[in-house]
Amino acid sequence: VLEGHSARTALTRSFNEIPVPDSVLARIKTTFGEALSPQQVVERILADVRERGDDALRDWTEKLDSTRPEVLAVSAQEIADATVDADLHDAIRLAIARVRDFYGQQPAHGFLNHGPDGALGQLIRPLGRVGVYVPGGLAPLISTLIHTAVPAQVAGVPQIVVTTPPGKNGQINPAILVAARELGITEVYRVGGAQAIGALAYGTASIGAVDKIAGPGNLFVVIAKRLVYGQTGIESLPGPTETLVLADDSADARFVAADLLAQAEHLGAEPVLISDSRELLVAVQAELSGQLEALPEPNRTWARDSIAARMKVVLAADLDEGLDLANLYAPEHLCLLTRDPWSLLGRVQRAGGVFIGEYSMEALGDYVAGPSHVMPTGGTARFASPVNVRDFQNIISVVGINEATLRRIGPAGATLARAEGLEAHARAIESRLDES
Ligand code: HSO
Ligand code: ZN
Repeated sequence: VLEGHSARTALTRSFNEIPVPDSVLARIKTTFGEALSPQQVVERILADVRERGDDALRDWTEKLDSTRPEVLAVSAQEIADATVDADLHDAIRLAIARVRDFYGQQPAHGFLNHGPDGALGQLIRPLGRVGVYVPGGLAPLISTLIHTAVPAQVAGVPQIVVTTPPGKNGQINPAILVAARELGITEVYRVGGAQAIGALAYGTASIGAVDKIAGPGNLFVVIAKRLVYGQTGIESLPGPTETLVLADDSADARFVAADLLAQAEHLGAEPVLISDSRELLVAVQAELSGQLEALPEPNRTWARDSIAARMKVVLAADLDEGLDLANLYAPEHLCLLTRDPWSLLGRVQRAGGVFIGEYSMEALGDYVAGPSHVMPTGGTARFASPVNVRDFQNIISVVGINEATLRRIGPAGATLARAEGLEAHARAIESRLDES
């Protein structure tokens, strides 16, 4: 249990490097026969995709995902034929409807004001083509597809394409295809990892380049997104997920433990608990071990690993200090399980999302609450926001100055131009002032 200064130190992030688990380095060694860094691996893959296009995508998928996708695009027939059981289908529809309704409320309009100066404004235009990366691996993240594609659709993006790694049988999880169909998405490609990011950035014969890539991914995907940034837009670089629960003595230890465990079952996740009540911390520890034992495998191992490697427990002097620490840490998720959580909201400064009270657990936010679960991780909530409609729009500034205004403000423009030594600028302005 951390307190005072040691709590501050433990919750202060360092942004040096993305942590690379030993298991990843070991896998690189067996796959490549040499000790490459993840960045070197990604550089190789990206260069190859750029050079050889689809063939590189097939080769890397065969090497890394153990299946060779001769045809990269999932056919319209496959998308049409995908089925899931009725409960899951209804849940997918509900999630889509609720996320769509939420983003429909985001104010995202431009302005064009005709006033005494003429017209000045901002036009808002949707991006033309967006790539959504849907992680495969241990869990088929149906919800991530929904939580990334819907804000883009609400923004008005006409073309949304999905890439996701195929399973060993070469197939995409049918639930992902059902979600794509429900969303009206027709372009789905069976390719994941850095090779998918390369395809989306550079374009290949099968996969047209996109204007922006959105959605989370593993370490290799994040490195690839960093490297292609500029070639294409990158919505964010989400890393391992984290949840900070701030609880007082009124909190139910069972719920606190359940929320921390839900977080911990994500690989590499960081569960953080801050409380001003020592009794609560003790009760949560007991609950945690009980609930952990009751989890089925492999989830128990995933959760135990995250807890062992990353869990932090802090005893704060009071809720004020707890909130200070939470703002310092800038968690992806901040869960308030206190007597009067609404009274704390005004002091929340840095978080991806804040989850208020015992009916708003973060796990609900992952699926059906409304806001996207793609939120800034690793302390990037200091400057970044959850994925939202604005990520998928451009602003175009509109300048439509009239003559009278030019006469009033033009001389100042020319003066500034000469101060910058840019004579042609000054003359361009004055050329219109000279007339008449
Ligand atoms: N909590 C994860 C997202 C997720 N959870 C997807 C379940 N499915 C990162 O915010
Ligand atoms: Zn989750």
